[in-house]
Amino acid sequence: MFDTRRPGLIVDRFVNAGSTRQRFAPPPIGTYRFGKGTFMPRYSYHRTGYSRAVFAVSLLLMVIATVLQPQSSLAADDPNDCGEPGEYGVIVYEKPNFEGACQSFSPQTNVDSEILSNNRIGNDRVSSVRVGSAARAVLCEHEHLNGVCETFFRDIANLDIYRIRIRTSSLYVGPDCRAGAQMDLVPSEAILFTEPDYGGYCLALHAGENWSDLRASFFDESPVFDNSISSLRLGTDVEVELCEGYDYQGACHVFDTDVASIGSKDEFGPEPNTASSVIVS
Ligand SMILES: [Ca+2]
Ligand SMILES: [Ca+2]
Repeated sequence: MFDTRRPGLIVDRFVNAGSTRQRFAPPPIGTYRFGKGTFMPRYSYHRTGYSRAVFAVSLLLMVIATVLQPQSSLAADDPNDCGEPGEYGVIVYEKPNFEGACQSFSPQTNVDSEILSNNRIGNDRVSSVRVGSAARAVLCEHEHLNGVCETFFRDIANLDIYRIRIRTSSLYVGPDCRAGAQMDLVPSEAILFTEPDYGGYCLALHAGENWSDLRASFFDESPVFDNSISSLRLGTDVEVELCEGYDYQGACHVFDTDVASIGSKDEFGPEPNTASSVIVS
């Protein structure tokens, strides 16, 4: 079983590690290499009559190209510039650190994004994702939200260190945990809340994603989920087993439907708010 201590809610420190990867330094601006080891200032080479003619023809061609270019293919359609995700939107990028080709998605495009190979971004090409302040992004390994899925509430600069890696074939855009009972879950998604009635902090997990110790808090913001899971919502294809001890020890109880308040010991096994580990299947 896959064991993870990374709740989707929080940006963990691996994200920062991924974004500081070494990159090649570009050549200094204004210099360019011509011929064997010779550096010359860019654009200031000696102009012969021949180069003047080339320059004039180039300028003429540029003017003609600009005049003939249809308005719709200007900056608005730049495949490498998707702007901001907006409050409820999501932008996916071909390269880490929000670079390369990109595509914007929203709750209105969830039908289109069930098969990413039919989209501009393409299949198995999403390497980083930006998530709007009130949105969540569910990325799945296979088309139609099947296979390994993972939920993100924050920008992720490098997905290769996450469970989904660079395998996204479908995605879903929905509201974040503040929507509580109104959240529209994908089939494999389970959301655990720290307050009754789907309130407080939330932890989004998917089938196969288990958490052996809810004390783990290696996050920038450290809501403690240990002994505080008080309500939960489940997608149609998922079950959650809460255990009162760490490493799935002690009394455990399986939930297969939404629970607005994890109540009495008689009803649910562990006493209220005692869960310390969780299995999602
Ligand atoms: Ca895939
Ligand atoms: Ca406990």
